Amino acid sequence: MLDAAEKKRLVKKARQLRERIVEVTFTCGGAHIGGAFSQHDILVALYYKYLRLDPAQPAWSERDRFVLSKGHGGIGHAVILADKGYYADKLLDEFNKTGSPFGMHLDRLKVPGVDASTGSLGHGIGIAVGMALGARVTGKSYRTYCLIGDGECHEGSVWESAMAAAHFKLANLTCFVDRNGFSLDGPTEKIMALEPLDKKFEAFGWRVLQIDGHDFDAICGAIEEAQRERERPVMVIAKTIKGKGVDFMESKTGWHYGGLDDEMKRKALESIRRTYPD
Ligand SMILES: Cc1ncc(C[n+]2csc(CCOP(=O)(O)OP(=O)(O)O)c2C)c(N)n1
Repeated sequence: MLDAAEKKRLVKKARQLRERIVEVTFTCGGAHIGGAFSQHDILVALYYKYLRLDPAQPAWSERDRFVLSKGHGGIGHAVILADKGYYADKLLDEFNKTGSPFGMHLDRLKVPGVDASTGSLGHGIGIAVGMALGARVTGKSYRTYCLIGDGECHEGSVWESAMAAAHFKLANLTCFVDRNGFSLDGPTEKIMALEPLDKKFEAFGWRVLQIDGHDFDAICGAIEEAQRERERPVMVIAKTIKGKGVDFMESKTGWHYGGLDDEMKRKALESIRRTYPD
């Protein structure tokens, strides 16, 4: 259990950055906002409590690695990296505009702090497996964290990577599934059923934890449990809500991607402030 002050700090940070996601979505004209909100609390826990990083040295070889395998959530990652000091937040006013270093999917060669260029679903987890194996081969102590979408689990390469991670006993790898129940155009279970997802990853040789992906006690507890694991990679299936925090977006297929006008922006910010009061 987190102490009350620590929990308050994380909730406040998550709220402040949710608001920033709304603002950047407004300025850039449209983004994958639903999935940015479902993944958000996991990223906040990682970046504000666990990842060993130095924003002044993005290429520090001992840094922990983080791969956002569902690269369309890049807007959520970008606001966090700005807040951590990797670059000026002002740069996000140009997010996804012509000539900006920030595309919808973040490019590791253009955006400091990004460890892998992702966006083509199914690839990031394989890159994370390589990073985790790389730590072992080079004798480094960094840990690798990865976040995949549940819709992304429809990609065969996720399962090839899962097989490899277990084969190599990559206990230094922790992966989250952002289990919001939706892919781009509908519920995952209608498009192609994933359940029982926990049993599938277990059968592939992973240790599986199941949590509420918006509860900081649960997220932090799972990360610490994964850090204690010595034999297997850990898959944290995090039950989340697509669009979490904005009432009119929550669990609505249409909010996989969207833009905001003035009125929608106002309502979105209001909803976030109502959901996460001071
Ligand atoms: C290889 C590949 N196929 C299709 C797409 C288009 N696409 C973008 S997001 C998305 C849905 C992914 O669903 P999920 O991983 O659950 O994302 P979330 O709901 O968390 O946003 C799809 C199919 C893609 N980016 N890459």
